[in-house]
Amino acid sequence: MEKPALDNTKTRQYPKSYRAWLQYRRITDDNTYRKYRAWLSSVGLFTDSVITNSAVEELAYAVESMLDVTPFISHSPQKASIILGTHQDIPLENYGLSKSSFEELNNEGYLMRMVSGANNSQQLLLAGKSDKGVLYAVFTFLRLLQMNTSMDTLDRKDAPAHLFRMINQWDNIDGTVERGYSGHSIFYIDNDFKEDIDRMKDYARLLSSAGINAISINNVNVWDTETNLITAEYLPKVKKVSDIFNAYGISLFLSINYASPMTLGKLDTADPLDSKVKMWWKEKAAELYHYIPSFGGFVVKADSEGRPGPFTYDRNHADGANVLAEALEPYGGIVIWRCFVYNHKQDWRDRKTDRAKAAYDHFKPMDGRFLDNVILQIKNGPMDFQVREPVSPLIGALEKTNYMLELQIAQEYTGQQIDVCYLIPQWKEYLDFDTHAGGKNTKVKDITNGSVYKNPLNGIAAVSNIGDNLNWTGHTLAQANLYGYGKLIWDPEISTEDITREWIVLTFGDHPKVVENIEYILLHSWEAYERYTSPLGIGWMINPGHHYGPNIDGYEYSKWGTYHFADREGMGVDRTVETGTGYTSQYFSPNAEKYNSLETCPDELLLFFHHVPYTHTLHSGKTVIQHIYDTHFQGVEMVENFIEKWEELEGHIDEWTFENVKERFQRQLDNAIEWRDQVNTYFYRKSGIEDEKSRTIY
Ligand code: GCV
Repeated sequence: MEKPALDNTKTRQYPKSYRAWLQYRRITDDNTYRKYRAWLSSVGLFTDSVITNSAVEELAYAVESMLDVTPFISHSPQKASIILGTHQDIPLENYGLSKSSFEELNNEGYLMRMVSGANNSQQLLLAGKSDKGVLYAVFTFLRLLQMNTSMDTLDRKDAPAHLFRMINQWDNIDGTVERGYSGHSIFYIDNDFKEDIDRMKDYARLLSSAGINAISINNVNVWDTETNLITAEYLPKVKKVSDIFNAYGISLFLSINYASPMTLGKLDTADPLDSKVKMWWKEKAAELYHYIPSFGGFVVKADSEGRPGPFTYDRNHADGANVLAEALEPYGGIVIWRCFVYNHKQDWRDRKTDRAKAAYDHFKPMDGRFLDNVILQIKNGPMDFQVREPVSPLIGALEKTNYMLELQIAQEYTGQQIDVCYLIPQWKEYLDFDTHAGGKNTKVKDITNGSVYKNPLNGIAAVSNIGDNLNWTGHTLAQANLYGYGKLIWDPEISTEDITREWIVLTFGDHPKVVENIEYILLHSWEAYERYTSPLGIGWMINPGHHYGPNIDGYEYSKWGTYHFADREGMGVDRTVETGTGYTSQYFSPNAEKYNSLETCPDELLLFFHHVPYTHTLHSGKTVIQHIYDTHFQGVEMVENFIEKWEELEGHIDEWTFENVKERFQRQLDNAIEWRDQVNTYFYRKSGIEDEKSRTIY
């Protein structure tokens, strides 16, 4: 594998969507073009590193694409118009700055400022706290340039809120992607790494430009062949991929099979307290870091959905994680241990066992028992990335443990990148949720960034939504979820609207109609999806296995613990303390009381927490059954409206993308109609209650 150089002629052969938000379209306004062409023709570099080289390469590529000029890069920056470097390397006093200007910034922060250079010429200083900061400064500068922001008085400081801003690939080495809706893996084919490293490099650029700094490159379900990724057979290739991502400030992690000491080491046990097992992991860590000194660490799915783990040996999760952590510790490696642990062989007749309680029940008692280089990765909700779930009560409940939140960009339960479902508003709600863990105003985002419990390691991870489709995400509008994810976790204070507009302008340009219509579609899409699918927080009701399309009883009599309990009187899961599973008590007060009481439970989560009659009146004033009918009709109307808005953009969007989205919308409409009719018919037949508006129900 060779290191590819960025080449404008090559990516121009692809549909525009391939470049995603890094379009770098040619500047069309003559004056701006001339002004910037002159100004951006010289770049001066104070710092030389692999990462700053990527920054310079990106800058040159973008300037050439936007202004048809290749900037002159020099190591004598005095006269250059753009100056790049770390705060250690730049003679700050020459630019009216000092080291103290960087004190409040964390290691990945940067400062960008327009300063007066020789002969009153304008020089733009892009100064990073580290070389990663330089790279982020360059990406920000290029974004501002594309958004036509005035540079004259540019002066900003910025730094990410979270330490780890991670992407989890669920790619299998045979080239398939678990819950992948955008083609095959960009990493693997036929049990090996792919040769096309341009694609990986372009992915690294996209991720880095959105602020991502860590990636795990294989599925958390680690099957037989993938188990070998940590062996000499694959490690030289893993190293090459690691180098590609490292050059963009992204550290590389691998998901591991907990039973590796047995499958690879031929030991008779993987018991974490067994001395042979401990030694095996230590030797494995030494080997790994011999190949990849910058290796990030392990992501582990253990004792979950049939994967091996410490429970087999009567050990707990702290024992399980710590044996790995001890092995990685000398090299600065991290263990990211997932909390998605529940009984996936439940009896549907048993109404006391509650899957929603499982993560808390397993991990709360373990608080404080994990080593310092272990991070617990907790899914946003207690179930599994549904269109609506409460926030996991485990978030906030652990005081002496490092946290990482897990989101899913891949739209497994939210339309699979056939239906548009923009998830930033949903994630924003999660991050802003007040857990009350340390009293009022203990929001999720303050826990995930480590400020509440002062956890040294913290962050957010999300399951990727990309594959080898030419537009990366199948549905081009699904790119917004990947971009928005990066932006939101870099700075959870940015508004959803700002992220959305920024993505649209970067991707499609700033034509007012384009911005207005796409913004409208995106900002209403989660609501639309929720309306035509499962109501009031009940979740599921999807086809088993692949999880697309309606199947109301698909999981009702299954072992997975995901039930709606609909009968002729009513529906919902009673999770109250008095008569239900008691799940509500896992929350801090006053959330516990709020969810436990029928009077105060928010409508949108009603059926998650309570079993109620169809005639129960919501806070909205509607009965549950009428709400179901109304929202399902509205959901389909919303999709019809999206289609009209999209069609208005014909001619303003490149043809490939226009057709791609149009085709997806048609499929979304079919899906929405199917959901509407199946859900309405099912509940009409169960309840026998007529729709007040006498619309067609079958
Ligand atoms: C990677 C859900 C998904 C699985 C996934 C699992 C997990 O159950 O359907 O595909 O497995 O979550 O997060 O581990």
